[in-house]
Parts: sequence; C-alpha cells; structure tokens
Amino acid sequence: MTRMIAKAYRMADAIRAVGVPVVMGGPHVTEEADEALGRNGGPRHADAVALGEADETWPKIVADAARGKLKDIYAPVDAFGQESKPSLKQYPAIRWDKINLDQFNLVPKMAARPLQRIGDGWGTFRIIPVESGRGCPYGCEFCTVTGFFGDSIRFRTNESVVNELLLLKARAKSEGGQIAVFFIDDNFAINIKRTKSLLRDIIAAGAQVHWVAQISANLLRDEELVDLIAASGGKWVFIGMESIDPTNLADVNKGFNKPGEYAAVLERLAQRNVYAITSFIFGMDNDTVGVAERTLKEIRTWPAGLPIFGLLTPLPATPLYKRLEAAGRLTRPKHWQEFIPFAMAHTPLKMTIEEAHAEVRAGWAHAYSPEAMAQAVDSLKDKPLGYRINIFIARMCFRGIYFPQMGPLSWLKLIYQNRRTISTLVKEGFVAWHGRPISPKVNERLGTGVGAT
Ligand code: B12
Ligand code: SF4
Repeated sequence: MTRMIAKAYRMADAIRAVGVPVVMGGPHVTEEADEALGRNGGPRHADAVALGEADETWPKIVADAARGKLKDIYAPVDAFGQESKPSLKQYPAIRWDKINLDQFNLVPKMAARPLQRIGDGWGTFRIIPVESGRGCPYGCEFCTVTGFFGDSIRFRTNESVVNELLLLKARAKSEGGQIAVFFIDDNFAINIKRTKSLLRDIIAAGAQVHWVAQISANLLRDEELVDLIAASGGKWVFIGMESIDPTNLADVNKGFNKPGEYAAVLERLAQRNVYAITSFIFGMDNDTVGVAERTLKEIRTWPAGLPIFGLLTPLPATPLYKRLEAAGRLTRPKHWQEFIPFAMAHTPLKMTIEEAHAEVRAGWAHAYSPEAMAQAVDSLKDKPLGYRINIFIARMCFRGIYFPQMGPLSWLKLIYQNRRTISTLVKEGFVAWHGRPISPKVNERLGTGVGAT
C-alpha cells in the first residue's frame, strides 16, 4: 500500500541487488506502475508489476518467472483483452487447521505470561483476516476501493465462509487462546440480503466466532441486520463516519452518511453489546480550528467505542488526488516517497496544515486520556465485567495507533496513568472470581488502596 511503499521499494532493491527477481502488486503499484518499474526517471525497484487483482495472473507470473521470461506488466484481462475481475465463487480452501496462527497474535510476549495466569485463553489474542466479498460501489472521493476493485461486487459462497469459520473455531477450541475474525470486506453489508443470509448460515452451522467488520452507517439502519450481527458473533463494527459536518461529507461524495443518525446507529449496536470503531478524518475542506473538540463533544454523548482520527490523504489515482492536483493544492504530490505518519500532503481550505495536525493530536490525546478511558469503562457499569475489561484493553491498544507504545517502559507509564481504572477493574474481577470483595491485604499488595495513588 501507499503508506508502506518506500519501505517496500527498499526491500525490493536489496533483494534485486543479490540477483533475485522481484514482482510487486497491490493498490499502490497498480496506480504507479511506472514508478515501480523505473520508467518515470527514478530507479527501478521491480522486475514485474501485477496490476489489479492478481488471483488469475499469479500462475502466469510464476510460470514466466520459472522460464526466466518475466514481462514488465501483468494485467488482469480476458482472452479478448478486456479487463476481468475474478469471481470469488471458486475460492481456494484456506488451511486454517494447519497455518501457523502466531503471526496474527496481538498479545506482546512480555504480557503473555501474566495474562495466562488470569485463566485459560488469555495468553494469545489472534485476529484472523477472512474475506467474504470484494468491492464497494459508493465511490467516496478519498477511497481507492471503488477504483481498484471496480464497482462490481463479488461474494464467496456462504458455505466456503462458514467452513473457514468452523476450522478457526475448532482451532481455538483445541489450542486455547482467543480468536476473532476480521472480515476484511470493504463494506461487509453492501448487499444486505446476502449478508443476512451469510449470518443466518453461520448461526445455523454453529460457526459463531467473535468477529469485527467494516460496515457503513447507512446500512446499520436495518434492525434485523443488527440482530443477526449480534447473534452471529459480531462484536465490533468499524464505521467510517469521517465527519460530523454534512458539508464535509458532501464534499467527499459521502453524503449518504447522516451525522444526525450516528447516535441512533451506535445505540442500536450497543443495545446488542456490539460496539463501534468510529473513524474520523480531519483536514477536510470545511473543517476549521476546533473540529477535534466539536467532534469529541458529540462522541462523548454516544455509547463507548473506539474513536480514531486521521487526516484527509490524497492517495494516488483517487478522485480526491485528481481534484487537489488540478487545483494546485498538493504540497507533497509524491508524499509516499517521504512518508510521514499523520502529516498532510495538501493545504486544507479553512485552516493551516499545522492546525490540522494539532486537531488530530488533540483528538487522540483527549479521546484516550486516563479520564476518557475511565469514563468509557464506567459507562458500561451495567454490563458484565468482561465488556469493561474488553473496552479498556482495546482502548489501551488503539491509543498506540497515534502514540507509539513500544517497549515495556511506555506500557508501564500507561498503566501508571490509568491506575485508578485498572484498580477498579481488578477489584471487580476479584469479587467476580472469588465471590467476595478484595481483602485489605491484597489491596495493599496491589497498591490500589485509598491513598495508594
Ligand atoms: C484489512 C485492511 C487493513 C487491516 C489489515 C489487517 C490484516 N491483518 O490484514 C488494517 C486495519 C490493519 C489496515 C490498516 C490500514 N489500511 Co487498510 N485495508 C484493509 C482492506 C480492507 C483489506 C485488505 C485486503 O486484504 N484485501 C483483500 C485482498 C485480496 O486484496 P489486496 O490486498 O488488494 O490483494 C490483491 C491485489 O492487490 C493483488 N496483490 C496485492 N499484493 C500483491 C503482491 C503481489 C506480489 C502480487 C503479484 C499481487 C498482489 O492481488 C491480490 C489478490 O487479487 C483494504 C481494502 C481492500 N478491500 O483491499 C484496506 C486498504 C488496503 N487500507 C488502506 C489504508 C489507507 C490503510 C491505513 C493507512 C489506514 C489508516 N489511515 O491508518 C492503515 C495502514 C496500515 C499500515 N500497515 O501501515 C487503503 C490503501 C490504499 C493505498 N493506496 O495505499 C485500502 C486499499 C483501503 C482504502 N480505503 O483505500 N488495513
Ligand atoms: S463506503 Fe468505505 S469502502 Fe466504500 S467507497 Fe466509501 S470509504 Fe470506500
């Protein structure tokens, strides 16, 4: 992807330097094939580039590589030279019964041991990507998906998805540890009828595992869909809310998002114990200084969730890129060549680049402050303890998207800052497991008594 391309080129250069041919694919090089092939004046990084979806071109690439006859470009075309999109009906069976799942484990090694002591199943938390369909026709201005996958939406059969879930469920049972599935579809409910049918089949087969998926807010108006999400194991839904300002949404061709209904959508999910990762973009054309606080004010009135904040980023070949380029507003037209996290590549209309950066910083700092963490946990006080622990751990991890939490020291600092919330959860956990309040002695050992802070 664009964000990682400079690093990918460095790796490719090192591999090519020892004489091994490199083939690159994916959304960035599909749009910037000349860059990867050194045809635009820069150095060459790849021997060949696979454009678009490579499911069907990959066997040809391997055969050509084996004969030492790699072509520069492989395009997904049919016998008549027309662009062709692979069907997902004949999807390869993924051997989830054999694949090493450690690569998907989110629990850092240093935390694994103490967590194992809490009880069975706590030492690992593996999030497994599963694809059930491709494509989204909505064409939001900043998004590459409609351009890349086309507006042709394709699905796997329910049966093949259910079989994958059954394999994963069996694996979780035999190995212990937590497993959750991330349905990586761009918009998991883009065809509501089909999504409901898949979820019903998952329930009928007893293939429920905890899962997370991306679904746009407009599709979550459907009560029956939300019921099925909850009954089939859905726990978290990623919602691209982007902005609370309808003008901004209209500007980026996302007018189908209605800020007035965000609260109701989130309530509908929360009533079924499904929570939301709410994604916001700052630096849009109608944003002014204070956008972070205005957004946070709304967020505070919603059920607890995981807000995330980013900056409007012109990805290559998107309508947004073309609009900003035509208007001469790109300040770093090749921003991916000098990638900087959370940095704009164009000037917003109603604030400066620095102001936009400050808004994102403020969004993260306030949404993940110890007070906000405590408030999120407290808002779930009528729910079982597991939900409160879940949101607390998820928030600690999500905070790391903006404030890198590398190494034990930064984690210890974070734990110290959130000691009050941790202490409350530990005390409640003690009551839940032992049926009586924590004793003053244990309290002292944990350093959580009155005045311990
Ligand atoms: C899942 C996902 C994530 C997950 C990844 C988790 C995981 N373990 O997989 C998470 C949540 C971490 C994530 C994060 C981000 N993501 Co993301 N993500 C996706 C998503 C929804 C699915 C990716 C996927 O697996 N697709 C299915 C496979 C089949 O498609 P594919 O990867 O494109 O592969 C096909 C072809 O591209 C090609 N191909 C790909 N690689 C190669 C390599 C070779 C050698 C060959 C021959 C072919 C080939 O063949 C494949 C089969 O057809 C895509 C959208 C999408 N539908 O693709 C966005 C997407 C990839 N993400 C995107 C972005 C922007 C991000 C973030 C920057 C978001 C943010 N603002 O923070 C971060 C960056 C993370 C990082 N590494 O730094 C953009 C990238 C656009 C771009 N031009 O770079 C996408 C396309 C979404 C979008 N709205 O535009 N993401
Ligand atoms: S709804 Fe989501 S996946 Fe679809 S075009 Fe918009 S941002 Fe992209």
